Amino acid sequence: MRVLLAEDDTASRRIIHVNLEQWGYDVVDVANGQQALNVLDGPGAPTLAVLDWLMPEIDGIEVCRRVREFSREPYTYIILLTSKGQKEDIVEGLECGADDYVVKPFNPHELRVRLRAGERIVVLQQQLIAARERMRDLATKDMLTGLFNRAAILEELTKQRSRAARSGSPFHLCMLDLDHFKAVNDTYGHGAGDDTLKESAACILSALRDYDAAGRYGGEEFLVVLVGGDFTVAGRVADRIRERISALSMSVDDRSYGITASIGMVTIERPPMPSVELILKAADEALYAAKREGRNRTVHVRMDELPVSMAT
Ligand code: GH3
Ligand code: MG
Ligand code: MG
Ligand code: MG
Repeated sequence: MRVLLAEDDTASRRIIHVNLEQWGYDVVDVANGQQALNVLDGPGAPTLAVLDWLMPEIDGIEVCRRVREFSREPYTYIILLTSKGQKEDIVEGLECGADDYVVKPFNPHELRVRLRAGERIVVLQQQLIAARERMRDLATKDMLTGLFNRAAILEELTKQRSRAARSGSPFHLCMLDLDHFKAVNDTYGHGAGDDTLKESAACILSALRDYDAAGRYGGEEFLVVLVGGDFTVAGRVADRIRERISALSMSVDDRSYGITASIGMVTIERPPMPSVELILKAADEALYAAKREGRNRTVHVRMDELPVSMAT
């Protein structure tokens, strides 16, 4: 485990550094409070820190206070090294956010066991974070495709719509439905149907940027939320998705087959921003039109140009 050591006295820093390494820690050492803050606020920051209390300019106490202000995750467990052994000093140190303290001149064995106690807390928090992330995945992901599930993509749609309404950015929604998908199940089996869903989802994801969102809306229906970019740019994303799906070559035993998708897409470039319900309804109507017009195509409409009664 990585430990940050901040100590302005060169001789003490060297001794503690050697001790920490002997106990198996990977040590980053610095000579003042500002450097300590830079490390603790940086990427991959150590989760354990041993800070000398008295250092020039920014002291250990101030480092504690500021680290607690960023309230980053994972937690930084801080041990203060102090020659101030008075009760009120220790109370002040703990009040500023230190987790523990060791009085100088320190007994190496004591520092070691206090670090071990800190390590237990850090590991426990890492396990809790991992468990929470697993729960979040279970609650928001569609198990088959790995995309957002229905509830989560609807939440994303609601959130992104509000954001676009506030910022005035263009907003786009694609509703995609695989064509004649029932025939895939009927001809090649349900397992092949599932594989087709997974591959189609991968095509959707591969065509998106990091800040776009895609989810499984129903059996073989997907929603894609796009923010920013004009009508033409967003339309190209839909085309890319459709082209990639139609280029898939699926196979079962020795038989191969392909699949296509129809997309209903709506774009809102100017206010007022319609409600989520109206956006979904317009996308659904556009999808229905794409199916009616022969499938394997996108019907893309500007919602700004719909009658005012639909856009309020
Ligand atoms: P269209 O081109 O009009 O969309 O025709 P379609 O056959 O795709 O549409 P339909 O709604 O008739 O069929 C959808 C099928 O999707 C029916 C259902 O069994 C299948 N399906 C829904 N969810 C899953 C799933 O999780 N796995 C598999 N393998 N099939 C699914
Ligand atoms: Mg000092
Ligand atoms: Mg279908
Ligand atoms: Mg369908």
